[in-house]
Amino acid sequence: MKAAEGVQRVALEALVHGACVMKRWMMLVTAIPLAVAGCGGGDAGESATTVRVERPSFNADRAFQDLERQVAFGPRIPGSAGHAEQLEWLETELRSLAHTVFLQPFEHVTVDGNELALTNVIARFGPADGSRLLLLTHWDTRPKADQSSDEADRELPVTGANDGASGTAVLMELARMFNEQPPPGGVEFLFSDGEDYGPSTTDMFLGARHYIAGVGSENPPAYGILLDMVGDADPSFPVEAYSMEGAGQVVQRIWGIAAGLGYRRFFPMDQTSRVLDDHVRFIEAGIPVVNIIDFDYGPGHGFWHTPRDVVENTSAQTLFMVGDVVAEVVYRNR
Ligand code: 1BN
Ligand code: ZN
Repeated sequence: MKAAEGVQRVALEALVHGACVMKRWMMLVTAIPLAVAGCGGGDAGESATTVRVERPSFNADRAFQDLERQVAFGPRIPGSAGHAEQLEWLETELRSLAHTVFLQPFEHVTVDGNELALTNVIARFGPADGSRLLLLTHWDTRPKADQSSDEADRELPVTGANDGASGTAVLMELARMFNEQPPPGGVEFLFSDGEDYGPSTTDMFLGARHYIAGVGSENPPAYGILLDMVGDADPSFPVEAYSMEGAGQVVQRIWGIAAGLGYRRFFPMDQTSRVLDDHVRFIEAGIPVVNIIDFDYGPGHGFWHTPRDVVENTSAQTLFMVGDVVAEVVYRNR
């Protein structure tokens, strides 16, 4: 269960609109408590360092605009106009930011015999050689609101403000940061398509499977972080159980960094969810990937795969918190 909604929101606002909007200093190995550096640090009792590397701050307003922009395309269902517009936007935007961008078009025939034209979008930052970290999210949206309590709504498409647009918005803003200041190691972005087609799981996680069969098996990333449903206005990111079982060290690192940044109450280590998602395909292929997911969206999880997955139920502050954590992981990745 989440903490009382109002309390959570006030606490997150205080964190994000306080010292945290300033540029963060990344710290390596000394004994200055993180609290000295501001931004809610010190929660985990972490130590900071002599060598300080400045990194850009995550611009939550710009990320939220990207979330709204995607919603304005309409549902991003494979084959729809919104899907085509979003693909064009992703490619154009990333080509202005990353040194390498390529598309992975592929087809899938669903269990009902529908032929889907799908496209993964891949962008690379930082050194081209050596190991690389994979950041991934899905950019498609659920064709039908099949979790709606009202049967009449179950044929409606899902807007996907949280489930689709939020992860994409966070990754796009991280791409801008990496363009401004390249990360210390190689970073690959995967915007996967066909994650949420369904309803059968045979027709889900399609982009992840395609990536793993191609790029991922030729030259696998060292580890990865999946962002899914990272925009809930009432956020909570308990440890996801498949991630803990398949990528425990990466979980410890991410949740430790989140605590160090002052977000411990939003990243509880002592609570778990278990969500089948793109990351499980990677774990099965031997690539440790962690899912940062808030699978408790709305009262009784009542906004997930319903017409209530809309902009009004998301928050720029949640995008900030998740972007801040992932940026810290990446810029500390020496
Ligand atoms: C997450 C968000 N998922 C879909 N939208 C994955 C999922 C699949 C979660 C089946 C639960 C059941
Ligand atoms: Zn979904």
